Amino acid sequence: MEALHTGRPLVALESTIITHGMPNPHNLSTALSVEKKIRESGTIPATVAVLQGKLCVGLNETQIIWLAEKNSDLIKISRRDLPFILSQGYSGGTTVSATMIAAHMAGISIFATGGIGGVHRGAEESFDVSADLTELGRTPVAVVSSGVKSILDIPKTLEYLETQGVCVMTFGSERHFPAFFTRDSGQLSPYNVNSPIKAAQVIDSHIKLGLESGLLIAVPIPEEFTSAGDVIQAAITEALDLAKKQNICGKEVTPFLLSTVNHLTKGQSLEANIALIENNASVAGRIAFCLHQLRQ
Ligand code: PSU
Ligand code: MN
Repeated sequence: MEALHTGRPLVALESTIITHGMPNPHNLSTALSVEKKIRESGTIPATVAVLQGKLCVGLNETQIIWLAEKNSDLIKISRRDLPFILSQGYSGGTTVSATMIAAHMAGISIFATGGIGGVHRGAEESFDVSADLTELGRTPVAVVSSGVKSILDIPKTLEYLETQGVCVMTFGSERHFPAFFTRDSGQLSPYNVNSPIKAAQVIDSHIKLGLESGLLIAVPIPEEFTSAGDVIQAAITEALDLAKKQNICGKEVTPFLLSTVNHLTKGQSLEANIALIENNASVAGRIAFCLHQLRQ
């Protein structure tokens, strides 16, 4: 593993979003702009991926370009995939769960992404619950995301996070739990924090307690990018229907829904997606900066 030892605060970034979450070339431009946002906050980005069987923390630009160009020929790597992929020398993008594991090993406590996986709609039949949620229950890393997409069952996702002991808070002056493309899912987070310092205080307390679970900081999408909300919602309903008809299952479900929604909205969902990830990266960078100062 290539952990960065600079003494400066770090923010981890996942790479399934590059390999399976966005089409080329937007995956590449977003991966690079997200790193830039983190640098602008005075912290260092560490994109995580598996390259030829090596779990890498802190990719260089050539490695990011390679991932973005090979994209879906590569493997989507979650916790369960790591031993096989590492021992057999394969490459791929790490999901939130695998990225949390790598970040924790490298001593990084903050990680930024767009949306995490969650409890899928109809999970009572399919049992499809993302490994991201159990990871949040067992790995002490704070994940900064815009909540979960409404391709998922948001109330059940929040219930599951509670069961797993995950400290969930909305970043902002309200407790509304965001639904990725919209600022309010209709559900409330247990808490809200309205500044990077307050978020850093919660993470600091979590570290001092030695809790082994993670935290979820839910950042609502910036107001100016919420206009396409209704169009996106209709596309989500259609994508869910198509996934059912085509019997999509297992790890293919999320990438299928993401690309179908993008296709149906003619790229409108992608534009909102990029804006919110960049925003999450700068929020995560500011929190990491405050946490670093608190722990000096
Ligand atoms: N949600 C998004 N974009 C993504 C993902 C989820 O809006 O790119 C990716 C993340 O890497 C997440 C993974 O960890 O999908 C979850 O996949 P699954 O639902 O198969 O657990
Ligand atoms: Mn799944």
